[in-house]
Amino acid sequence: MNPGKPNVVLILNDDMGYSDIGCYGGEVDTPNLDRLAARGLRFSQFYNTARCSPSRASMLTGLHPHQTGVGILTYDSGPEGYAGNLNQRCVTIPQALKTNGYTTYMSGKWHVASNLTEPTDTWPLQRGFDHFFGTIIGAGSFYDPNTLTRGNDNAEHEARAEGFFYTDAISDQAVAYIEQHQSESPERPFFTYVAYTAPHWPLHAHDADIAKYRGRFDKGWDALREERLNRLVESGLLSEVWKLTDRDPTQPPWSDAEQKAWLLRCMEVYAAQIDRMDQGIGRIVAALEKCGQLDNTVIIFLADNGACAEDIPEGVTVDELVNKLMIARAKTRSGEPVHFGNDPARMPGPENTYQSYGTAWANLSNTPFRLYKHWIHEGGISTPLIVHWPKGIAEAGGIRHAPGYLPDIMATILDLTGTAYPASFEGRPIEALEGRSLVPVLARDGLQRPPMFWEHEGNAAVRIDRWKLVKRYPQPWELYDMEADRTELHNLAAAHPERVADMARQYDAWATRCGVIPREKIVALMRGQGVTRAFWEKDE
Ligand SMILES: [Ca+2]
Repeated sequence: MNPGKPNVVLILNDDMGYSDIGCYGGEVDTPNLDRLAARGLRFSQFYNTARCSPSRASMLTGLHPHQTGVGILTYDSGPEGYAGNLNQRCVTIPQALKTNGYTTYMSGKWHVASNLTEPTDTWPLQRGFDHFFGTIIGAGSFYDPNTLTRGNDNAEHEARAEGFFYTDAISDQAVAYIEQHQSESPERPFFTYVAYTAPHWPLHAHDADIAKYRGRFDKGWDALREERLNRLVESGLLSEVWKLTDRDPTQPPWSDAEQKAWLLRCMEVYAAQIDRMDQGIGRIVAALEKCGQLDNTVIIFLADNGACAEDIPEGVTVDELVNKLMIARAKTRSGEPVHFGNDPARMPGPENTYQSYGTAWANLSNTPFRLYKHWIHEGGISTPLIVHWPKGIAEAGGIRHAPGYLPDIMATILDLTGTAYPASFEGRPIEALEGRSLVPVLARDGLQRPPMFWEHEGNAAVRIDRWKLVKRYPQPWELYDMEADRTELHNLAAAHPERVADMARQYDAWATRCGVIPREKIVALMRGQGVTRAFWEKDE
């Protein structure tokens, strides 16, 4: 063990709302995350980048997604667009940590490379990881994931093993890496990146985990949204002055909802997906403890974007899901056909289903905020952030209201490990680090920070102190006072035209500097590539 340098375990999950886990007011049993929160810190205003690939690109590099070449997803939109591939003007957390003596491991979802089948210079081993097991693509069957890879080699055959389930495989591999490290090089510090795909669709989960949630959501989304907000206020995470947003206007009151048995099952499976992840996190923590490394390991947990309101399928055919996007299998491992679509005649969970839980439950997951994955309103970008480090954080169970966002993760990890951010890497100049270290905030809360900026598919925001200017494409800017109204209910843009103009100017300067490509241009480029009906065109 190297006492001077902490190990770092960075855990990211996929498409989970702000208030699903127990220690953020939710109904899902997450005793292991709750324990990390009780012995560590929870952040109330931490933000991601609203979507899988850009969030990962930003978190792994300390930059804005557009600077890395991953502005939207991993589609290559040509020389005038985003490459959909981590470029060579950025350096990843593991690349930097390796210069400081760290061994680096990853298990789980990569999703920052455009080539899904051939190893390229943007696959994990070529971007700083000594060891990798996981998927290159962004979604897929939990029983039989496409692009399962070990090192640089296809490992889809590993899913043929009896009882294979991707969430468990990610956890098991993370545990195995910790044990391997302890036996091979205990004198060196390590970095492990654990990127779960739970609870991203499809709704796949173990029967025993699903059964545990029978009845848990029977009150329906309206009552549960109120209960969640009450718990969030009681815990001190959210202010009592912030009011619950209205139910999504496209969704019925729970009392009028049809197909309740199927709806409940959808939410029960979603909960079971998170539950299974939490069980795995428990095994990872236990492995650290057994190796005597828990006290000197910084564990960070967060989600890559807000809850997801996408229906399955949405604007894409089964053929496209299976063959073009490579995020589904047409048949189960035993040769049964997979039934695609949110069909109330078929209960989700098993391998022969491919469903999502839909808008109303995503609305519950993002309580008390509005909107979802894809948008920069609070429902799209707010994430739990738990930081656990017994040796370095004296306070147990504290809450930090300091705002922060994904580029800060790299800045924080480099700061904690005493690693320099390079001006150049392997002879290439590297963009300056955009994130700000949260280390001072670990000791003492502080609200002051430089402006934060976001853009995804034309949705955009800038946050300066208490003010947030936010846009839902193609609508105009809205202005909110986040101290009085974090749930974004009272648009003050008309009352503050000068502030709106000033913040919009700062946003435009940032967007130009970071290479944000206008949505209209991206859509035209994607159509030119033959991508005509992608998820991101839903509100055109
Ligand atoms: Ca995601």
